[in-house]
Amino acid sequence: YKEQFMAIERTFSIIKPNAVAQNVIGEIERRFEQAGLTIIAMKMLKLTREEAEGFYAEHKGKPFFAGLIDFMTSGPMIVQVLEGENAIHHNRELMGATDPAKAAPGTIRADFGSHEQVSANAVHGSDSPISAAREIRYFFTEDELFPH
Ligand code: RTP
Ligand code: MG
Repeated sequence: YKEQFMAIERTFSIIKPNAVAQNVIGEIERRFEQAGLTIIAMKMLKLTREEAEGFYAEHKGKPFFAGLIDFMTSGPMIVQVLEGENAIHHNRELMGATDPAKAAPGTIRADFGSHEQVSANAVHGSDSPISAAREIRYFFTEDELFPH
């Protein structure tokens, strides 16, 4: 009867261009897998400005928006869907705080994020079930998801 209370969720994750350039895709994926999150979809791509602006539409008008779009279109990244118990919150715990300089030791952003540029904080993760659904749909069709 415990299973009926377990929230198996999906969350959307990005391994950002700085982490791909640093050659740490495998190390970041290892952390997700070791934590019990399963990669059920993934691809490598380089965003156009239009795609990046659409993805980050909620941040339009904020002072960091232009820099964020410049950075997110600067090179290839990994987009993926992680599935597991409490995946949304669990992923954000593994990621750490938005600013790598303030992220807890041992988190992905503390270990692989830039201390000069908050945008280059190595990973993105959905912040709510509604965001997760929107972000997954932004990059994946239903037939590109492979639940275990
Ligand atoms: P994310 O959406 O990427 O998972 O990160 P988050 O929820 O922790 O942060 P959010 O407030 O949603 O911001 C989205 C992304 O914008 C960049 N950012 N730069 N002050 C700054 O320079 C600043 N603040 C935010 C970061 O790349 C952040 O991940
Ligand atoms: Mg966010």
